[in-house]
Amino acid sequence: MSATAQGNGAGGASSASFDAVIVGAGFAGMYQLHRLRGAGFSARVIEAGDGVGGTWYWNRYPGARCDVESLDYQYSFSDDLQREWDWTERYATQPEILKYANHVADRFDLRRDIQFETRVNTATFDEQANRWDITTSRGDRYSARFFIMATGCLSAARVPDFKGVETFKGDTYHTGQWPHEGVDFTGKRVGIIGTGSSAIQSIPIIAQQAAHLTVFQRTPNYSLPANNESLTSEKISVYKQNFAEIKQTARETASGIITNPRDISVLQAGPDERRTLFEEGWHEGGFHLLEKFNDLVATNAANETVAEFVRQKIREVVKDPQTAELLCPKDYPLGTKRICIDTNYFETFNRDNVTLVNIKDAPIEEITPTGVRNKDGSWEFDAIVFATGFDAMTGAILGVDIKGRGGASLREKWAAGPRTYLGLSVADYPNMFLITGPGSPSVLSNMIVSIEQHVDWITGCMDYMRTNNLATIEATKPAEDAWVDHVNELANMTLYPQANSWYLGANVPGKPRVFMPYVGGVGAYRIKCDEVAAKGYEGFTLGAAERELATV
Ligand code: NA7
Repeated sequence: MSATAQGNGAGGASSASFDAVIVGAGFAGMYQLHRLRGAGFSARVIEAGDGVGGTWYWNRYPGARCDVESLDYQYSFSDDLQREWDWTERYATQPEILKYANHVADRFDLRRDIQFETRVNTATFDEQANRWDITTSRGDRYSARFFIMATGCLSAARVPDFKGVETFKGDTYHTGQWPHEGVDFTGKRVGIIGTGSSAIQSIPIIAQQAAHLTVFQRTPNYSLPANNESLTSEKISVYKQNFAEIKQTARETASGIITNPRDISVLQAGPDERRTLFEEGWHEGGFHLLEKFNDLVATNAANETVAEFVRQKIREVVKDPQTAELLCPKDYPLGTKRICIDTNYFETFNRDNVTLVNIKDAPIEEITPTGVRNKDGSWEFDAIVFATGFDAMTGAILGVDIKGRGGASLREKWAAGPRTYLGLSVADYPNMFLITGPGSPSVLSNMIVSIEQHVDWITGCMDYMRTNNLATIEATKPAEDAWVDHVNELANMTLYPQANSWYLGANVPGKPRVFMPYVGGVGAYRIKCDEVAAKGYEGFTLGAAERELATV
């Protein structure tokens, strides 16, 4: 297949025709481009930033790291790539992951098909031509057979609608849109709003610089120590030698990460056994604590044992009992909001220059020209950091004005919550694919494993369509309805709905409360996607090139 293009290469608007337009040059968009090229399709990636890396391009706040171990958080598609790249730490820093993304872009010569500093504004399906018309912030008009959203799950950064936010005279930052040159907080009075993963990683570093750091907490989080360390050459070498086997096993797990859970209920263990194993998990660091028993996130009774263990740890670390109690999560089970992995988070509250302010019952009423005010008082700052998260999973997709059959607006279709088939496809939006979209395992998994699975499936589907001379593929309404029901049914069997999390859209006022990721696990989900393809794309309608429709 081929591409045609018109326009100038000097930064002016252009028009061009491709087999696929891909939105986003993060790990999903880069791999999708690589696969489509390899399969002989023409593709253009449109990226808002001036570089590749997606999440790791934008989230440059101090202390930013991945909470999946670096050896697990890398592509598996190229043996050469894995052999020539060496991770340095158990948990990679944002700069190291961004360096890896840039290495991949160079190694596979991806940049020549990526258009940077451009946003996709609209995408409209042309039912006559069976193609997508795409317009950009630079005035480009592109036509593509396929429209692929590789926009990431946590990419629409969100500052809450605080009254007076524009009046603040000092500097403001959002963790997800951090200045590339970094920020020096030395000698500054800093306020940080939010205590999610971004805050938990950045607070210990900002506290070392700032004259004073005030942390505004609405909901305390369960956070486990990273026990980060340098990777030894032995560990790297063993991993590299067994790379293919490790990656294959990971693909078949629930989370996309190989774990080693003990097959015993915590409720059957005595207090000494519990304590010993919990201590072991705590010291191993990261998510290992959750492997010590098989039901820690399965029932409320089991969950409470590990939740209380974590609360005890917080009480042991934080010297001021009142602060410690405020930092203890009590209103929701451990794991129902994303668990954080930290280095010295709770310890930081023992510093003289750090204050915790509980805003659960006294919400921020106003950002004033000099700081923050609620009903209990006011605080003056030179800088405010919004660590307030994202319009997760749907924000970036709906940031593009997408119109499908009959001009149907995706924003309207999803007004009561996202509806997809397999998290990959949407009824009435032919030839549009979502990579790690709502309704797929996405954020409940190792994102790179899920990205590779979706990209491979999409590429296989496009190849099948070319071979069979098909013009369109779209999810049927019944298949979509059945999938949405299945996603909800499984989520409702878990503890997840008990927390006000961004998995449910609860952090965005007015957003419909729908559990968005698929809890069935990446292994089972992969089997389902492969079965759908093997059955000639069951649940999809395939349109012949002459526009005859054949329901499969
Ligand atoms: P998160 O996890 O969504 O955290 C956002 C934080 O901001 C969280 O503590 C929120 O409290 C708080 N927040 C949001 N809105 C407000 C308002 N209006 N007032 C006060 N506090 C507010 O985002 P992160 O960037 O930390 O992490 C995102 C993911 O990135 C993370 O899970 C990892 O997967 C990596 P709340 O809990 O909603 O009460």
